[in-house]
Amino acid sequence: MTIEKKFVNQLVKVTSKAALASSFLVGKKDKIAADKAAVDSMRSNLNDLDIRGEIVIGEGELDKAPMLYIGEKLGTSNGPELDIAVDPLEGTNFAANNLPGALSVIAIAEKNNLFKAPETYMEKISTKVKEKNVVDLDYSVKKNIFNLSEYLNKKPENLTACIMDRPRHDKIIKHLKELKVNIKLITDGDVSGALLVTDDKHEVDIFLGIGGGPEGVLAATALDTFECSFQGRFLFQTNEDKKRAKNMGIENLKKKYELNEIVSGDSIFCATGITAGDLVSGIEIQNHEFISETLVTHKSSGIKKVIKLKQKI
Ligand code: VTB
Repeated sequence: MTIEKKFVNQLVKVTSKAALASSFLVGKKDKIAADKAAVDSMRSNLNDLDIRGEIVIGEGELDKAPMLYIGEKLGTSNGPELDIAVDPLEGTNFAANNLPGALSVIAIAEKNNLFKAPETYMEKISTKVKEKNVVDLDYSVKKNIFNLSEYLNKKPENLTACIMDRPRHDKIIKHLKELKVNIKLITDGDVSGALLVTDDKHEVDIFLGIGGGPEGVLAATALDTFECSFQGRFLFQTNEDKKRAKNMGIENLKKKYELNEIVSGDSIFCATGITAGDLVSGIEIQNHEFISETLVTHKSSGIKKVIKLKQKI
């Protein structure tokens, strides 16, 4: 089974409109308002689609979030059954402070094909190399860099690793420095960070480190179509986290997930820029129209490109 191509354009419009809604709040120092604008827009536009959708990754659980909660049903009920993962505003700090890299993101797959990731941290690794056993979450930083260096025929000093700037990454960063690897530190937004390996123009060979689990699933969906690699392992810190994971059906809490255990079958991924960033430009408003840029992937049709769209406001 595949997801019809018509949904690509429909979803590009959904993330574009959510990005527009959030763009009016860029630089207003209000993360919650910027997020809410994107959530409200995304929810009402997803509800107009001819789908039987269910949120598997959203803005928290029913009792915590008023909208786009896990388990929420979306769409007109006429159409395919789909799993939906959303991050209506990825990079709330970016939007609130008018910094580059805020995105509005959706990933969909056919029912039961997207991992229902708990809201916890995830150890992640992505590279442009699809081949197994070159880069692996279980290998040391040194082994990964040496393997990648050999595979790509590039010296470690010519490799670039992207990682979030967090104290929890001090050790990894120290190892990368010892190996003379170039480091691209990002302050937030690890969906975008993980996707920098998809195109040589970004000059990133490997992305690694600990970020949000839901963001890992979103990135994995796009990486699948780009034929890049991704692995993730959840990190459950509190007993409550562990209990929740067990309730969600996760038996082995230390399991390393391969890309196709996170997303399988056909999928569509859309990430529209709110503020301009590495992957796409931000929302541009001209008279009564707005221009959006969206990175789109659709596995079955092989679409993987940036779509620029002009729409009426
Ligand atoms: C990441 C990143 C997000 O949170 O998931 C990160 O993609 C989680 O790590 O953009 P921290 O708790 O250390 O911030 C964000 O940075 C913000 O939601």
